[in-house]
Amino acid sequence: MTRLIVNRRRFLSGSAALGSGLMLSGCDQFDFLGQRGHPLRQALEQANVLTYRAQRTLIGDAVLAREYASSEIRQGMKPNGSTEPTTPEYLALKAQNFAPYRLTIKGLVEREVSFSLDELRNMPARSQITRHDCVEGWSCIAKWTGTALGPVLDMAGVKPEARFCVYHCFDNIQRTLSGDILYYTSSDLIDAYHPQTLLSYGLNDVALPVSNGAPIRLRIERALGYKQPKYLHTIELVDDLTPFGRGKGGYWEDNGYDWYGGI
Ligand SMILES: Nc1nc2c(c(=O)[nH]1)N[C@H]1C(S)=C(S)[C@@H](COP(=O)(O)O)O[C@H]1N2
Ligand SMILES: [Mo]
Repeated sequence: MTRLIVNRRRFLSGSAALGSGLMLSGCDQFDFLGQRGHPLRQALEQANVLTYRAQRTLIGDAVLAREYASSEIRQGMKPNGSTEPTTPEYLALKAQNFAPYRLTIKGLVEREVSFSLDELRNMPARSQITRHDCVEGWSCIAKWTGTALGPVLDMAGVKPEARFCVYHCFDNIQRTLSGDILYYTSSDLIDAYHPQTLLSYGLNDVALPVSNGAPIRLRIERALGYKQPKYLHTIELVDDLTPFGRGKGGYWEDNGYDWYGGI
């Protein structure tokens, strides 16, 4: 078992190197990744599916991500990706210190619900000190405070046919001639209901800063950095990821990153 996990880590560091090489060439070079039918790409995508199944089988549903001691927080949480969203909707909320903010749960649910920041902050809270690993090759240990996503989903009543949560964010991660692309990602329901999956509003004992995703950013602790959506406004329960973006379940996933992104 250990051997398999170690191999998976080696595989990940290999793909991290690939990821940063692509980053250097700039976002507009992503067309380079556009050959969807390329046999190599198909083979790798199949490998990702196998990795997902193998990892789910090996670690099961209930394994917790490692938690650290306060003394292991050695630096602030490095902001990455969008750090200052400029959509009018976000700027308006920020100007009012997020008082009118609501998180909406919709899609394949019994009832659409939404919660203000105050309501979320008054739900049962949990803090956890965990390590964030970005595919670009850096990590940060930080303390996240928030409320578990599972019970919030239960308030909406997830329908039996729902298979995934799509996490919709406020920030325009990329500007194109046809308009802004807004950040999104997704997870299965196992990760959504994992006890360490938090709607977090606190970072290292202060209110979550704008640069790290204020007012709410999701933590999925067993996944890579790009599966930690900042500036979250809507969670949509779905049975199919193909209608969103370019169909791969997230902004970075649409640009070639593994959908599961497990660590
Ligand atoms: N909405 C949104 N979420 C996002 C991103 C982003 O650009 N926009 N970047 C992702 C990536 S690649 C990383 S490594 C982390 C960075 O989180 P941080 O700024 O708190 O370090 O957020 C992830 N979630
Ligand atoms: Mo990242």
